Amino acid sequence: MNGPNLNRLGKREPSVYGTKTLSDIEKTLRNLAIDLSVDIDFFQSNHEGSLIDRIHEASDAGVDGFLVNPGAYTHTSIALRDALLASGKPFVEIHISNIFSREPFRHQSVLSDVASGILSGFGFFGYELGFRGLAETIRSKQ
Ligand code: CA2
Repeated sequence: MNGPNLNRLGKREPSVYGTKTLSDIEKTLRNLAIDLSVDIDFFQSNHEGSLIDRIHEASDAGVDGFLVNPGAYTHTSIALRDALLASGKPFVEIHISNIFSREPFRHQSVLSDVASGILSGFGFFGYELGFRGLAETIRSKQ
């Protein structure tokens, strides 16, 4: 799941977020999903409620976990935290940039303490690392 503004990746601010687009990430993760023998589904929204609705739908459909770059909702959204917690499923929090080397308001995440793991600052590679980590977390619980 990708939150607000991440649909603009590769189109603006390449010095912070690189030149790859969200569809490039999607392609890479779809191939990785085949290697890991798992299913993957993608969702991006600029709207908090739509992200929450998608978490509810995915939970009801029996998803095993979430790989989430919550964008700026990382720093503000108790509602997103509540939805992820209520799903009862593990989630990995991804940030392309290192949020701790940026403005002070990005240093706090309202999700990190309930995440299974966090990757921040590895660019797009963070999604691959996070996906592998999430798959392993889920496997080890089965
Ligand atoms: O580093 C990350 O992945 C962030 O989650 C990205 C968020 C930011 O608010 C978080 O603090 C850290 C912002 C995503 C904005 O993405 C853009 C991409 C291209 C052009 C403009 C924004």
